[in-house]
Amino acid sequence: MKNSPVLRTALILTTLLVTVSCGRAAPATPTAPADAAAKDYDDLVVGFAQIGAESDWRTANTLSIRETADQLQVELKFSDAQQKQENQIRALRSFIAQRVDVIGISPVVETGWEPIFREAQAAGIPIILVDRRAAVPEDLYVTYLGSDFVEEGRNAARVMAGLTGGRANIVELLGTVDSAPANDRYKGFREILREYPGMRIIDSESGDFTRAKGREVMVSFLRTHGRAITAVYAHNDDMALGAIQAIEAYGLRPGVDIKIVSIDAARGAFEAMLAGKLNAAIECNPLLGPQFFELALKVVRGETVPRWVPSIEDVFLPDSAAEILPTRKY
Ligand code: GZL
Repeated sequence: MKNSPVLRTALILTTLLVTVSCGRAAPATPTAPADAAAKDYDDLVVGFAQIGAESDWRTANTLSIRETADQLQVELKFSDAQQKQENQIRALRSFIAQRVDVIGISPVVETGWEPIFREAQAAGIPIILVDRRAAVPEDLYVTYLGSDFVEEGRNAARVMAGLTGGRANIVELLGTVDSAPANDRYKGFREILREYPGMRIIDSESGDFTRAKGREVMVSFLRTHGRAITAVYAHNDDMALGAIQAIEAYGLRPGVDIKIVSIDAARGAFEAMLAGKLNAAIECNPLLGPQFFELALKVVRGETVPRWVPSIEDVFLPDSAAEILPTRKY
């Protein structure tokens, strides 16, 4: 039996199995320390690296996180990066040095995160992606809590096709360059547009998710294309509201001469729809605080969590704006 081919095969197979299992990516959730299972909210220490305050959506997102931490008596270390990746990286390094239990981050852009995420993994501190994804190996974060931005882009195109009868010259106000929502809303919109040869994107430029930049880019679009523009696709409400100001200054009627579809569905979008200046708002829910801290506690306790916890979202049109506006929390 010693040198039998059967034994040799068994040994080879065993070795292979051990190698494969060791070579497989380490579990995203580091093994929780013994006392972790007993953790509760009031002894949880969370670091959150927020992007900034670029939009009404972001302000509502921050409020949801801060208010929920207060309600749950979680110790929250919160940083605002003024939309700069280097500030978020600095914040993560500080959270690691302070030995927080778990890190939440909304990555301002998709790329450039692997080194700092590896530092967190080496320190045994799990990362939860909130709102935006990062382009990193799966084992470097535990879960993603946020929207399906591609579907938001598809919904914007579907609504735009309905508004324009499938014929439009569209200008697009992109979100922050290289951000997950901008990349995915760009993709989703074009996926549906392939079904409508009469709908053309005649220009596309980033307004960085802000009202001021959105207005500035829309002024430039109008200067270049003038009345040839029949529709605006804005990756968020703040840029749409800036575009509305530019269209009115140009002497055209937003929502009438130029149809406008925007994403977020913040209060300003409902007010613009009531004024007849915006034609549809695709919801992107910023109220992620409760789900985030629920996930954070589960992760710290070493419990299994889904790889993606999607937000629940809707599409809003002007005819329901009056009834829904009073119910909106942001
Ligand atoms: C989307 C979020 C985007 C919003 C913008 O989840 O990341 O960032 O659509 C915000 O309003 O600035």
